[in-house]
Amino acid sequence: MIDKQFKKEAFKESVKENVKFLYRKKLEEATQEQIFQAVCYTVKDVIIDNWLETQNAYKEQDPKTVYYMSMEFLMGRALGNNLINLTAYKEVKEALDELGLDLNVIEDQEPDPALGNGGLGRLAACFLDSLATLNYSAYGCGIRYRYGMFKQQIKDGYQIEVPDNWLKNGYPFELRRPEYAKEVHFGGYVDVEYDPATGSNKFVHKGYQAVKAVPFDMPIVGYNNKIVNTLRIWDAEPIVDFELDSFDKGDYKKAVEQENLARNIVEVLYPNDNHMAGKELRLKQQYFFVSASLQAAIAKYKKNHKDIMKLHEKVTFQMNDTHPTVAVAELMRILMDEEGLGWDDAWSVTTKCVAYTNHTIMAEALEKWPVELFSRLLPRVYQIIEEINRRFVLEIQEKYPGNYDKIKKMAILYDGQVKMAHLAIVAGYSVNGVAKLHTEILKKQELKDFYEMMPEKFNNKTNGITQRRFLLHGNQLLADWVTDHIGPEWITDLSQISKLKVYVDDEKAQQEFMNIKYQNKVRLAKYILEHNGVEVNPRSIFDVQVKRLHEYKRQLLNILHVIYLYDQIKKHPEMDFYPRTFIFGAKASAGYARAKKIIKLINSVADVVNNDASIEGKLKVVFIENYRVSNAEMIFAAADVSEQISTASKEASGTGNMKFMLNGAPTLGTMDGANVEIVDEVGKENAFIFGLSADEVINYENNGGYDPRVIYNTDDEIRQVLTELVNGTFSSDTELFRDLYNSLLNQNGGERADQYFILADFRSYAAAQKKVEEAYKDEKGWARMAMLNTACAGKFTSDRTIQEYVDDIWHLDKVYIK
Ligand code: NBX
Repeated sequence: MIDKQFKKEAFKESVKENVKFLYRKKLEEATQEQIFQAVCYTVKDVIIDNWLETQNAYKEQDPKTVYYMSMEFLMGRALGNNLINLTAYKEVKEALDELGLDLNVIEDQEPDPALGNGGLGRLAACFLDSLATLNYSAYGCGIRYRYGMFKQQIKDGYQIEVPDNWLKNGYPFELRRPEYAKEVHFGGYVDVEYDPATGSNKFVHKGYQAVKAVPFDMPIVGYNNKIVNTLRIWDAEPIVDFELDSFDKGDYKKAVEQENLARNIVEVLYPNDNHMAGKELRLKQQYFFVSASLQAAIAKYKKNHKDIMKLHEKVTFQMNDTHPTVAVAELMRILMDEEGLGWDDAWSVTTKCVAYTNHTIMAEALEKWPVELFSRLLPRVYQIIEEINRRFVLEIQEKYPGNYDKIKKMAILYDGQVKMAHLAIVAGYSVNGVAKLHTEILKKQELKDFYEMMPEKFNNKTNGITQRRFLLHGNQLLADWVTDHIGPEWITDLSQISKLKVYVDDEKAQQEFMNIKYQNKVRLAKYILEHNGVEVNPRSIFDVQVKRLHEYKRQLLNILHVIYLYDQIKKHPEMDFYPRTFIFGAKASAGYARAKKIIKLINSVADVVNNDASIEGKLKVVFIENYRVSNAEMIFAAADVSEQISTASKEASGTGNMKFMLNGAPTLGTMDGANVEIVDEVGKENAFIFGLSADEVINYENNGGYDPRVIYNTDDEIRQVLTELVNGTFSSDTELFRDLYNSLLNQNGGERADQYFILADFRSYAAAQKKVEEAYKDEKGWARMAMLNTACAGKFTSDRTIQEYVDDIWHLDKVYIK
């Protein structure tokens, strides 16, 4: 499908026109950034038509719609992706060539809209791509943060956080929709008033502060199907315009407060991954976008439907972790206070409309709000939660008479806290984990009591990724090669990629496949030279760990092993050693001191290793600055080895693991998260698995019996590695890495020594790494393994995940555009 507008000549004309219209310039005079804007407007022109058509089709066919509620959408750049999904990428590239322009350079002008932290936010973005591609009606609902994820600079080996003003040049793909603005209320108190109309009492929220929520819509283009869905992110504005000539002091104060409230709410994304900050502003953000989104969804429903009791037939709300869980009580509030339903009717509708996805079992990530804060900020919503809790506790008592332990463990309100996961489970009609192992751990451990009481709610939806961004766009050489061999069906049906299996023993195919990998490695090497000033050998093994920095993900294990290899090469210079480049990329939450120290350690080790001429370049260590979606696409394409080394049981799923696999990099990993399912698909002989199992880890955690000092005292080489953290090898300041050293050997407050079992897994990790080296030396064997990884990645498309959500949870209808 090539749209009229993408006929080359028309496209070229349109870009020139836009440059003239927007900047009063000729093409030759325009900057690359201006040309980027002009190209986007041309593309947007096409998208807008499809967007209108889609919304018309939805109006006519009235399908059920999913509202995917998420504090985070980590979209990555839109231009390239939109061109890919419009199947116009190649035509546009050629047209721009003819104008003397380079599409890659133009794509590089776009800021990454980084409105998310990591996996959870990126999953939401992949889901939107799949929903549109599979012809489902869907909205993403989120926040238009003024500042998304910070930009990371590395200075002197330390992470520096720089604000990312992604909107400073204007974002061409967004559309402000003031006509759909909604009011959101904070603070104040609740009055009980007699309502003569109904003869009963009603609850009236008074004395609140109000904020105007204004939606910005971004188009979500389906692949080659003319569907354009919407990501709706909310901006905040004061309700009362700030008037300098206001003489009324009360008004003046109120105006200033409302202005500040509005400005603060959407100012910045909390940069924590798998950690709950507990800040009042965070709860304000949550309620702000949830309330606005629910109001908009209900208003839309009421336009064409009379009976609010049937809301669940047309609408479902998926809560991306507990962050939007206040939706449960807000929906109850709207149904009762605004739509006039009684409690039982409102509850019946709500519990058919909301569903919950859990993304973590890490205790510090579970959201619990102090009752004092919650009830002060959201008095009416809190009142409703109290009533939900009261009724639920009665249910517990009925089911488990006299068992107060159950109440203690399951109540929504307990110990002065509001437990958001409990609220989500009690109200949700579905509770899902994000990989098989994760869901099993939820059922057997973390949420055991809930599973026993309501087993029918629990289900698994193993995560997935979109092959359109992470292969078709990110690795165009491999995408073309795949299409040449098996046709283009894999683009919308990734199960087809298994057809590559017939080529895995074909020498010509092996050579072509590895040659593409090599070219991608050259591209990454060039990027590393430009951005890090480090020269790396594209013939070396590219061993990559890119993901958020967190202790449970164990970047520390990886770098300790690098130190170990360095020691080995120094001690035995004659030893056979295949050149290796260890590549890291990771942002640490700004307040997470130990994570930042690990970044410093990686860079300190890199300094020493990369500058030690005696090891003859056998070992290189690179820390890629500012890891984000746009450079991720290039990194996955260039990886030989995928490091997925979390402490078993801690990584709910992982999705980077799937992106590496699709791009032909075998997994070096623990039996954690979706790694387990990757091994199921590709076979354990085509992965490098090591370490404690989830059961073993959980057993140690529950029963004790792990002492890292036993390993430290008996393993000389491990002891040597640890000693080098504090003896000046990597920093003249011997105290610099003391905390890391101590964390591995000493218990600290409530924290166990080596709580992520790094020393426990060290030897089996090193052995697995040795196997990687041996396997890589066998060129044909490696090519076969790499190709099998690509060929077996079919399960891990987000298209499959979304279809499972549709079949088991949402029950959406497909819509086709004529
Ligand atoms: O969600 C991640 C998990 O750690 C991954 O295993 C999983 O693959 C992915 C998608 O299901 N969780 C995650 O990214 N969490 C957060 O980013 C997060 C952000 C804020 C917060 C808690 C968690 N308060």
